[in-house]
Amino acid sequence: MRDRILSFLSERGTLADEQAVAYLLTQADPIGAAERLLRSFSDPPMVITLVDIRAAVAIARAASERAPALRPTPALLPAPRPLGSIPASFRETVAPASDVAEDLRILKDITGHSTCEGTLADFARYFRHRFHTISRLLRSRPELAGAMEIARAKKLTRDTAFIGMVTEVRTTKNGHRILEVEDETDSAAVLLPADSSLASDAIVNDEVIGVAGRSNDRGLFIAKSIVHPDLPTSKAFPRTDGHVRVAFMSDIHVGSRTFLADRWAKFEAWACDGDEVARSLRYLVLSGDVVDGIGVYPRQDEELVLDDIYAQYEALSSMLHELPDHLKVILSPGNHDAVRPAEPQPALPAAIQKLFDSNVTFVGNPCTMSLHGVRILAYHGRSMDDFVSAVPALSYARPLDAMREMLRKRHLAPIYGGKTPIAPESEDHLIIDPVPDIFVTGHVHAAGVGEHRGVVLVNSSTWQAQTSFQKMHNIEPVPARLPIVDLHTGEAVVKAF
Ligand code: D5M
Ligand code: FE
Ligand code: ZN
Repeated sequence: MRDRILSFLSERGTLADEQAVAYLLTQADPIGAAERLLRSFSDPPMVITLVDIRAAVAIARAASERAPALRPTPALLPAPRPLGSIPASFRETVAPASDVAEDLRILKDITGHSTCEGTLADFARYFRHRFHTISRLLRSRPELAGAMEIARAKKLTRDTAFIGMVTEVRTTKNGHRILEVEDETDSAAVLLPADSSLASDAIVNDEVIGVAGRSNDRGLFIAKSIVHPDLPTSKAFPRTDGHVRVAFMSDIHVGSRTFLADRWAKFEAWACDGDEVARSLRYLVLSGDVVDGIGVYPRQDEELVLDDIYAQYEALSSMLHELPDHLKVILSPGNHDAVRPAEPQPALPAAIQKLFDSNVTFVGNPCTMSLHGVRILAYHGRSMDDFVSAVPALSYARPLDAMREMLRKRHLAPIYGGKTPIAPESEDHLIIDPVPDIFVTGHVHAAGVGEHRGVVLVNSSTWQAQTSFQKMHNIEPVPARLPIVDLHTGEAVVKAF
């Protein structure tokens, strides 16, 4: 394709530098894009550079914002694919999304509300907020109605219960597990006997739990049960009026050599020209790592085709621009995006937002939003790295299990001091409250849909092939899958491209 682009341009009396060619290669139809680009110049330069492309894209965008009906469609669309794994029930004719008025509300987002400076006092306040908020959730559980302070529970030798934050988890040579748990009054060593099911519970550092049991005469608290806040009961999915549908994506990694442009082209063709399911999509939620970024990991430059952060977002903007106008995009950042990595991450900065069409709304990570009254919690999922290292039963290949643990703990990233950087905001934005109807993560480059106590779970795939880093760590990505959820029923499917 690189050669075809170069000969296409040279036949028309111009050339393009490395970066400009790389940009064109990220487009679904590179030759069509080159043709449109040439048309945009009154006098084409000798060698087209990224600067030229940027100018051309900005002009084209300004024009299409003024006259949206004249939006050019790609010249060479690949043929639409037959529906893969989408069941017949999902293919019933529904009202086209273009007839549905937008109903998006942002319910919870750090953007514009960050106050922390990262001082010691900030951290103390942050953890106090976490402790008190999750304690309150735990106190509504009947097992913990009489929970007392640790200092008091430790002194009694009858059955008692307390609530505390886990500060250490270790396993003895006999397979018992010992937790250090503390509250504002004291800390206790809690034994989870090897022969009980408690020993295999996925307990991690810095989560807040309830413990019921009895202190022995050597000051060790023998647990009979561990209580996680979890979701109290199975809840019903709120039904919207129409079959409005939402598609989920993350980890597009535009700018990487391993970005799967051909698979994206198939998605784009389907979205623009596809069947009743494509036409029923009203929203596209993008949960982070939308570009590959710059300097995210050592020697990343060797794996980039676009080594300019703005060029990466411009390429993404053009890709999104080709999608149907009525597809509302909600974009939150991940650990590869150009914003502070500490969570909660605010929305991308204005200098990047202005590269995009007005149908893209920028939010933070995590973000709780409502679409037609259905509550969606979108979180990139960096903490899954820490969950997978801390809990032997969890793996990169099964992200929905890690998501269930987050819901049980009512916290997106309980483990502090691992790979997930956490900003000590005055409130803990990573607490899961309120309970969402749909919970989506990305990051692990897997794909899947599932359920936990009435919450629809979505892990939103990737558009990047295996990187050398992932090969080293034995991470097999599952790329180019598009989870779609029907807001009327909560039914979730995954379409492959
Ligand atoms: O993460 C892509 C995948 O690579 C995801 O499964 C996590 C994994 N990953 C990322 N960084 C690390 C480190 N440092 N160790 C182990 N595994 C990791 P992405 O965010 O796209 O780079
Ligand atoms: Fe990623
Ligand atoms: Zn990531």
